[in-house]
Amino acid sequence: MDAAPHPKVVFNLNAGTIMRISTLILTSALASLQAHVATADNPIVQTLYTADPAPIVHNGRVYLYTGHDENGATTFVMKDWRLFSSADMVNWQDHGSPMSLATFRWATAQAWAGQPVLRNGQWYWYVPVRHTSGSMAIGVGVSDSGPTGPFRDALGKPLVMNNEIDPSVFIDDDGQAYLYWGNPNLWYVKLNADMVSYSGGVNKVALTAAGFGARSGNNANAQRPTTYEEGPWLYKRAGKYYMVFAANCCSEHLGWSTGPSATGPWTYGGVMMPTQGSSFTNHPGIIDFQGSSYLFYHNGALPGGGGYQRSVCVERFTYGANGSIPVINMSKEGAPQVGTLDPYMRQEAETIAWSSGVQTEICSEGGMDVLSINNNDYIKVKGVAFGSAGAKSFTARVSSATSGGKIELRLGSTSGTLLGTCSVPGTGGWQRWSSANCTVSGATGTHDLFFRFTGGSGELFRFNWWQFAQ
Ligand code: FUB
Repeated sequence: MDAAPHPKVVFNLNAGTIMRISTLILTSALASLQAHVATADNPIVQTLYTADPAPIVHNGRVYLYTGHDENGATTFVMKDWRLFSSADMVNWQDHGSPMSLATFRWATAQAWAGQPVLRNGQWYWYVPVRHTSGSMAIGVGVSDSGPTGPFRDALGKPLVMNNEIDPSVFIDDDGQAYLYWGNPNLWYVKLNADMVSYSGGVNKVALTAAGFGARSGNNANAQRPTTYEEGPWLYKRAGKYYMVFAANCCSEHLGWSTGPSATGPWTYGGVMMPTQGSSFTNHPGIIDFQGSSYLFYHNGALPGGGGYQRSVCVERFTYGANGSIPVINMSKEGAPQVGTLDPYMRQEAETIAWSSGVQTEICSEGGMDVLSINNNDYIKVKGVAFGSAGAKSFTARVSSATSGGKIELRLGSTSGTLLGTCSVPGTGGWQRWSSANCTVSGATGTHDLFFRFTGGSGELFRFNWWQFAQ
């Protein structure tokens, strides 16, 4: 993807109107595709467009940091970053936006692809943004209150600025941290222990065909002789260093190289994800979690999706015996669930495997809640373990500035076995919360649970959390 500045989009409508129109388009497209996608788990997020995944494992959860493509944008209009987390790879909790362009007073636009890392109890989040000078720069957000932030500008200025993008951070076993970035070149610095300064200057990686593969055929490009394009992702596994990256342009595929150290020399491995999925960019993020390996990437698979309305997805994969990365194809099914979800613990309504029609917002009771609930919208939560004794009652934390509606609790699909129906009353305000209770029957074993929302016209109610009791 060309890192040169993109022309500003000029809207004659105000932002609220555009958001409502885009939401309507997205909602109706989702509803019409409901029958086809009800069992899919890719893309991971359906409530907004996400891009540029950066996953990290912490305390038994996967924290997935993403970019955010604005509805209706016709170039990479990105104003904030988003965070989601999961303990099972299929039910993802929305944590909202822990960092945005406003975090960096010197940034004007382009909240593009970044990556966080944890060191000494502090979370450092390296991101590319456009500097007031017009150049792309790498900024550092820092949080000392955990992965969900809030993050503040660590430096009040860029860490490094050479008009290139897509930082990837990695801390080696000996404590040396590296920051790679670049499009069309590939650069790195050795970060100091403070993670916000570096020593040894800015190093340019020699992009050779042996290291990154040669562009050929339709992709041949004298200015970019190797397949390396952007989006580096550096990590170490079983003694081998991996450099995974977006390759060729455009459309991009994902490629991989390996080396004996964090600074190479790199040996090209091949294609890990072919060009697929109706977005002309792609972007890798790789983790190991609970004994399996996962590739996060993005495509345009959500209704209304494409090159500027992208969505993050995930696939599980297995390395070859020699550490090679296999060719991984995009799928609608995504990764299998790790374990099950406990319905007897309080669960956030914004923990979602799949949804139709709804959105999320900051909740006055803390965290996020689900809004924009209309007749026939639904939320699917996957692999809910009711156990053999089963559930007897259900509680939902809800609010409604109108007269509320109903939550149908169903197994397997929006028309599956009805466990019970919970009435949601008017509560006198969209952020005036109360608990609605109902009895349930037939809730035994492990099932996908569907919350099907019904009622009159317009927005019915909002939904903060839920819990079953035995
Ligand atoms: O999301 C904006 C840019 O598109 C990213 O920085 C690149 O990696 C590409 O995904």
